Amino acid sequence: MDQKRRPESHKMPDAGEERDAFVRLDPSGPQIRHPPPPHELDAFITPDAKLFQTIHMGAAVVDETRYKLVIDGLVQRAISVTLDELRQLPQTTITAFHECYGSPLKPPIEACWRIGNVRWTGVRLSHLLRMAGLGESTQANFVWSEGLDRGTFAGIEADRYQKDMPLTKALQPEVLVAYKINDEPLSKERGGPVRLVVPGYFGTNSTKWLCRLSVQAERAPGPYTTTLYNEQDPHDPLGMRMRPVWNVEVNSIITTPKPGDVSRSQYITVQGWAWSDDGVGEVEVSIDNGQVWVAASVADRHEYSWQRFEVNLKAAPIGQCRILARATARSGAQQPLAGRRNHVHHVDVEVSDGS
Ligand SMILES: Nc1nc2c(c(=O)[nH]1)N[C@H]1C(S)=C(S)[C@@H](COP(=O)(O)O)O[C@H]1N2
Ligand SMILES: [Mo]
Repeated sequence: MDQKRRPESHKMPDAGEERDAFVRLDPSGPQIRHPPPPHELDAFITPDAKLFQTIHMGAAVVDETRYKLVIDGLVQRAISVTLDELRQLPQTTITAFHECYGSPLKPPIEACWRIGNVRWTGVRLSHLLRMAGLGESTQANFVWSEGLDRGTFAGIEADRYQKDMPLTKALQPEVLVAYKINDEPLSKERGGPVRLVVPGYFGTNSTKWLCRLSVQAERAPGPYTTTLYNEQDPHDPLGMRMRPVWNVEVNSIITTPKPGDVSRSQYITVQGWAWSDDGVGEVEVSIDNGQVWVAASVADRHEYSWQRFEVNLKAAPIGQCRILARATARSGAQQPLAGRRNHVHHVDVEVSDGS
């Protein structure tokens, strides 16, 4: 076909042309912006300024005038989409929790509560895949995503950040190619101008500085899907089977009271957030370090949001007490007390009669 007569978005992309929009890393090297302590995450929507950031190789500076998102692989026609074209496609907004798995270099046994809940706006990934013509290949099993960042992380060299997800997940309506967070454009550190957002999956799958989506038969071969972000499947009794870091496990934080609070009353209101890929069905709270558990009220989930829990409990008349919250997913999976990255959060407070 005469390429000049095809609309821009239907022009067959040249191999690798999407990478021309990369300018440099600034700054280069790994960066983590830690979240505030859980008691400062009390709002339903986490402002960008309070949302953690995780960057492995450096933040990519992107030339927006040269920006192209390529969609290729096992599709009927590879396409590329400019920033303006992307902004003109049907727009979707979704509220979703956003959680980092934690360091891929350490065993997943300690909680780090890199968590928030935000509104993402962009175009459904399924819409872009359909624009490229999906549905013919029976070999299509995964969608690979690639970021413009490149470099070294923990001594591992990568020419691109590359992730994958099952095609069945990629076609779900919650998965977005996003250009806004909380109604504002994405900053450079947030992955702007365009990033992937995979609600229900760990943050590592939400590729920032997104430049390519590719439908493929096999899992992606890059270090971020092979060496890094694979873990021992906790359901395998032999502890041999590995699984990709995809679905978020049930987890929760206590936002009220805060550590060290002194209560003049024996009655203490406990509030917090709970989340899981499949939604949270129940949260139990203990005010005596796990001897007695009481069911909290749990708000419904809005799209992929975290869920509020609240309960009023009677503590011992005086002295220190340890509050624990333990969420159960709809699947029945429950937060462990210790030993796994989603273990329960605790808050120590004091009940005082004021004397
Ligand atoms: N291209 C690219 N995408 C990336 C990363 C990265 O280093 N490079 N880090 C991932 C990880 S581990 C997480 S938790 C999320 C963090 O997104 P945020 O920094 O916007 O919170 O981005 C993911 N996407
Ligand atoms: Mo992460």
